[in-house]
Amino acid sequence: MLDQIARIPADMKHELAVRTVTTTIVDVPTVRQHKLSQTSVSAQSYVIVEILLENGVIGAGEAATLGGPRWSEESVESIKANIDSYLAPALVGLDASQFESAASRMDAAAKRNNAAKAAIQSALIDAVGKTLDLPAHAFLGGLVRERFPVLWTLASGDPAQEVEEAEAKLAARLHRTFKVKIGAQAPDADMLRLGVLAKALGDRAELIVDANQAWDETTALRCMREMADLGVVLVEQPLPAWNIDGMSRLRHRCETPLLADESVFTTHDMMTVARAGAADAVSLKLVKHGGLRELHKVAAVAEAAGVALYGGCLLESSIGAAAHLQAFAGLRGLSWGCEHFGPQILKQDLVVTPLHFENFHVHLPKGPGLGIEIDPQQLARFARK
Ligand code: MUC
Ligand code: MG
Repeated sequence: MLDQIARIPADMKHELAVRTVTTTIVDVPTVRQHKLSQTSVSAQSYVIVEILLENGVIGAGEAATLGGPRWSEESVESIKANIDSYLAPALVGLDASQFESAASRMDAAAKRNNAAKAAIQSALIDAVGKTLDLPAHAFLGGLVRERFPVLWTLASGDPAQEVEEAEAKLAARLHRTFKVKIGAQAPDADMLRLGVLAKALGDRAELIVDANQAWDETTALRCMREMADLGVVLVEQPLPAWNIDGMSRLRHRCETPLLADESVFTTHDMMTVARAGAADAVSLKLVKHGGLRELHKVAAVAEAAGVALYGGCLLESSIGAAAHLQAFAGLRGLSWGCEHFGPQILKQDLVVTPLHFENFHVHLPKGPGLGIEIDPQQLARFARK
């Protein structure tokens, strides 16, 4: 495969040049309200990026957000504006296979804007992959796995509804690990809610929690002890993203492993967390790291420090989820599996053939590029007017 990439003929270089970069904001309703500490959503908003090459091939990428600029600083409006005004002009005419040059041009054109940059890199890789008839993972070290254990997130806040939802997922053999979003209500109410879930599901399921930065250290310490008694196996981002020292203290006082999410966007953040011994695992997400290649770089720093890998999401459709799976496919250690249930929480996916879920796993789509095709009718239907 690498030979094929190295032998791109000179006359194809022009064919691979970026002609246009198009951005479309879409709002896709979810099957139920999804509540987390910072926000609550009943529709997922994405920017869909389509890159047209001189050879006529179109590559796709997706920038996900969660309830506006609340989960991180980017919103669909800022992503679209910054791509249209700054990132796209920096790329027009560039050979799309020059992924590192594209990343460096984008960094010069705009600081951070990681979700925007990741969507563009996905589209570049998709377009080049479709041109060469190679899957995206061929550009990222190839394939070490083709299916991924996948969890489901419980986030209605209503324990009776959540037990029913988890039972349905278990019965359908879709998910047996559940991530419970906590922090939107008082800690005691969340502990009661977790107690109901732990009792109802027993040893038929594993529970993970994500507090999305909701707590201070004292609250986190108390709740982590209660959650350990309830059998919770992993606690994600209990403290504010900046409180690395606090995460480190918690980690040394509690046995339940800690997962860093909002604390780790860049490779430098990963170094800081690793040096402080502030996490047992890191959640890898395109919207944080700025690209599939950058996701691999964060993973490499984590692996060097002995921090385990968890395949994170931001409720992407099959477009963004496929991009993540293509990147995860080449990671040797992904010991916590992944959470790309996003396509299943949407009332309607945006691709012709949605990702396949079976036997508690999500499957890497086959085919060139990301392995998916946008459904133009659905894109038009959900495009913001
Ligand atoms: C997050 O913080 O992990 C991922 C799954 C989910 O329910 O929320 C997101 C974001
Ligand atoms: Mg999280």
